[in-house]
Amino acid sequence: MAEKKTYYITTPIYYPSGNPHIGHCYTTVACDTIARFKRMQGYDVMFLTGTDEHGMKIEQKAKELGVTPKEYVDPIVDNFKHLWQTMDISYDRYIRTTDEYHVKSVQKIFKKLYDKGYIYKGEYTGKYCTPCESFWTESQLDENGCCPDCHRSVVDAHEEAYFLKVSDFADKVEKFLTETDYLSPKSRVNEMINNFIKPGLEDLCVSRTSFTWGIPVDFDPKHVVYVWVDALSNYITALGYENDEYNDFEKYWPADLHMTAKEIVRFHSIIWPIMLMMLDLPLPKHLYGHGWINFNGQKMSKSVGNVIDPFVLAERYGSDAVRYQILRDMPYGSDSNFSNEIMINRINSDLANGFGNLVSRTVAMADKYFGGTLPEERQAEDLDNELIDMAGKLRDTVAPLIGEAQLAKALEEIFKVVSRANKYIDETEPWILGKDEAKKARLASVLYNLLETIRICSGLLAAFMPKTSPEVWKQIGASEELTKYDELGKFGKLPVNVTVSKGEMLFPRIDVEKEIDELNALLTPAKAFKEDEDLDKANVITIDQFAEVKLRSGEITACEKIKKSKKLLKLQVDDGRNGRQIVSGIANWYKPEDLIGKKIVFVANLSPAKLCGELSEGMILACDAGEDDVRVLFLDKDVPNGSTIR
Ligand code: ME8
Repeated sequence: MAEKKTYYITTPIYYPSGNPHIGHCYTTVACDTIARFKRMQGYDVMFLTGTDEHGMKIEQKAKELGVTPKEYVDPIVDNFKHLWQTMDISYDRYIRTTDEYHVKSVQKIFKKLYDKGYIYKGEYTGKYCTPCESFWTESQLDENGCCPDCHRSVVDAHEEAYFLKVSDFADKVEKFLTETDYLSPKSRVNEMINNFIKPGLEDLCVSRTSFTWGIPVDFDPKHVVYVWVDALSNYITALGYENDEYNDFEKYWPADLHMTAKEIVRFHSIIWPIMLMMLDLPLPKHLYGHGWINFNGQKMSKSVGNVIDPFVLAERYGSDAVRYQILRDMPYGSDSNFSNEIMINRINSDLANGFGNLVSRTVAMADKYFGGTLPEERQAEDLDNELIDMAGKLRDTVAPLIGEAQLAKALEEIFKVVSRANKYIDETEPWILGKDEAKKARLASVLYNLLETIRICSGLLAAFMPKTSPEVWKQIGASEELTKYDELGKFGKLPVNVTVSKGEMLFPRIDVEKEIDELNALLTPAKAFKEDEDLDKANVITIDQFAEVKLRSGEITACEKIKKSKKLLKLQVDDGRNGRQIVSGIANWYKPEDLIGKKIVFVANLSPAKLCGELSEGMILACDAGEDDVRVLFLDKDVPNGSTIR
């Protein structure tokens, strides 16, 4: 017997540095849909996902919480797995970069690259922010040449490090991107070439000595392997490359499809192929870089409190409705906007009024007029042809779209047929046919055509909504055999005297207004800020420690922009004493004239610092008010200057 063709598909491995949100669901659900569809088509599928657990950020978070990095990530990884179960993700393998076999394989990969001369020891020169204990490259610094995190001055730093000779591969990788259809959408190819390859690829620093939570370089253990070399390798170590844990590298490699969002396309389209070229391994076939899910027009982020909890949505609407909405509303290659209204309206229009209504009306009419079993007599009319034709061709329209990850488009095509079928009900008026005994054969034809259309649509939708389709098959009386891929390409497969059985409503209509209020109440900041709360609990201070911070009131008497800087304002503050100068990074949100005369709170005993050459004696208090918004804390006008705040 001929061997089945294989199909290897991967999601990124996610950072377990916070709980998963609906953005993570997009890639995973999209890959799951493709994996399911390929299985239907008869492929032997390997669908891989996992978590990327090393790195300085995780080490820092764990330290703040007083736990080991592994103790920190374990419950978050469990939560990712729980979410994938909730969302019906049919992954075949889950990799954690802390898995022993992966660690050993990465060490071997690193050594191999070193032995081949592609990794060499050198000196990393960059910038170092002493208060943050962080290294930065020139290009990572903020527009003032300061630390991008705390915006204080940085110093030149030198660190012994290993480098990967990516510069030698610039031409080869450019050729790979331009001469193959590896990266899609095509617009991202130009982006990669113009922004990263043409300006010149610099050798990549691939080891660190400034933290320890990573895979040690086994021949020089004060170094840990750079997290991206560790992470990208997952796609091959999970198949057994350089380990005995698995044994399917020959079978599945090269990958058929890597999927990621756009921000990490650079690593997957430049660094990853170069690593593989260096290892003399075949290159993956496709990479699809999709857009982001934004929320209410802003990128989802914990600090804004707009992280959508997929568990809440799946519980309220069912995982299939959530899967459907995120896939349907993400245009190919660009961003989509998520809001509770968009989601509910989509579920109502397409699933409740569209597909759900089509199934329930058809089954109810077969039940009402024929006691559930269609008679054998038929009477066809020309009016039937368009629907029969559309439904009959649907599988072959949809299959290539799914193969190209054009999932919204594939759903659009399926729902064109659903709409056509609902219109067919209006045109044929079965409720009128049902009243006339002489028109029973015509009515049977109409209902049969509808049931067949539903069989084909639900068969194709099974990859998108794996819980709903089997329920539909029960209702329309379709045997498992008739829902197989081969049968979905043909119209007229249900038995002539098919028997339906009425069932639950598939998608109850949602009351938009009521639901929005309830949802908004559920997505309270308290829930979104859960992780901050944990950090707060782990970092309690005593009242005496708080008293060490001297907060005072003051009035801004003069204010101007600092010429060399886009972000900084120089404030003269009446502090009830001799006055002081404070430099503050709020120029993006306030004009100097908006601030003069305003009363503010400042930290009076902060050690003075020079910011862009200007002395700053203290810091004014402000709060985050959105992904990219900041508000200064203003006091009442009658508060005296220089008062203690406690
Ligand atoms: O980057 N919209 O992990 P990560 C759409 N560990 N997709 C989103 C999204 C959003 N708003 N937010 C996240 C990493 N994603 C690395 C990857 S791979 C070898 C290493 C999805 O946890 C999307 O797939 O930050 C994005 O690429 C990924 O999560 C980033 O996940």
